[in-house]
Amino acid sequence: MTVESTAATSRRSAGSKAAATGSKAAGGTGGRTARATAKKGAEGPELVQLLTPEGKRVKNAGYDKYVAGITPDELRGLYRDMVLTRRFDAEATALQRQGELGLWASLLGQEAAQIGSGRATREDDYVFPTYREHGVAWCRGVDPTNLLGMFRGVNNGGWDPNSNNFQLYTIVIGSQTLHATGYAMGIAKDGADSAVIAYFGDGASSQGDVAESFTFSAVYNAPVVFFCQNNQWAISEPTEKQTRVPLYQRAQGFGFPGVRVDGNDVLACLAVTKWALERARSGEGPTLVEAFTYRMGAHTTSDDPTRYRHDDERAAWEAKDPILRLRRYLEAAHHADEEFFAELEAESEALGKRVREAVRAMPDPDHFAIFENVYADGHALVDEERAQFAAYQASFADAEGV
Ligand SMILES: Cc1ncc(C[n+]2csc(CCOP(=O)(O)OP(=O)(O)O)c2C)c(N)n1
Ligand SMILES: [Mg+2]
Repeated sequence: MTVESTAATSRRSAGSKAAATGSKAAGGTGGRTARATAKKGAEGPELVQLLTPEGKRVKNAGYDKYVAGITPDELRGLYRDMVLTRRFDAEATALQRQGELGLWASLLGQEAAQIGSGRATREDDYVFPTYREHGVAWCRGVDPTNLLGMFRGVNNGGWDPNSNNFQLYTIVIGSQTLHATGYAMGIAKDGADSAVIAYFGDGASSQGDVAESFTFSAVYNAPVVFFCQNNQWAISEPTEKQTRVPLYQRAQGFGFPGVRVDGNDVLACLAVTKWALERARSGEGPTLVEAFTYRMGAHTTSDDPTRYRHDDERAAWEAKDPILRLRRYLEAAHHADEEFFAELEAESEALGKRVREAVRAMPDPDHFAIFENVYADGHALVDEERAQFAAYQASFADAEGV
């Protein structure tokens, strides 16, 4: 369901080609149609869905046109993206367990939200991720092995953001939505017709930074899409602790549209994000997309979700698996055969091997690097902490003269 803006409809002032020609954002129709069919009350808010969990394609008058021309080859491409991303993620989790990474934040279950939205972006668009956007990084062409250095503690990022228009991972919850908004305001002033997409989570929606970025982007009509992956949990806090209304409805109060999409449906995520990016490009301002999905694994490898959630919840979401539903669709439509799946399996294994080898070839982290770059001229308290840490390290039986 889409909440249409009731506030300012003013267009981005200078430069945007689409704004200059006064072209109507194609997606606006999608939004209105979705609103017209919105369900209320006990049935809950309507999800935009194009593929059911059983892999059946369902019609959607508003959003079908955004995937109307998709070819079997492109559908197989989306499937391949999701399978390889899941394989990479599983490898990274295993590498953390083997002591090769300090931490890993798994995207398991969120492949469709990330691949669908990531593939909707254009090369000249700019992406501001959190720390979990491994699938979006994949779509942007960031080599997966580059994502691992920071999690091993050997660098502070691992890639050049401007090479792929994909910012570094951001750990400070919600802050990247402000960076994205500022960037979007800047490219609008430059007259570019590209767009910006900011990723954040359900937990981040409670941050002041996110509210501020909604306000600024709305009043400046900034070309930004806010893509919220509502994976139901912010570490151990459920979404009910973040909001009393469905998250997509927040946009209404700021004066721009919000839409809830089935985050486990890669086609729907592709279509809705394309619509939102087109709105941004044509000068119609921000959109909030809430991708309704589920974090199948732990928050990070340091977390134990069995302490705060029930197995049956996970089981219910397993039945909505994003990869399985596209496979069912591909098979039923005869768009993929056994040979395709077998080749992809081999490609997945090769990716896993490449990732393992790359991580093992990385240097060990310098345990004392954390004390550098805190203050330009040093600080007595940091010196004290460094000395304490050195003593702690030296207390181990196998200490190597630290
Ligand atoms: C400003 C800030 N506060 C707290 C934290 C600690 N923290 C790390 S992840 C997280 C939960 C984020 O949940 P959500 O936004 O739903 O994203 P998800 O991890 O589910 O993808 C918190 C509170 C942080 N990194 N930054
Ligand atoms: Mg979350």
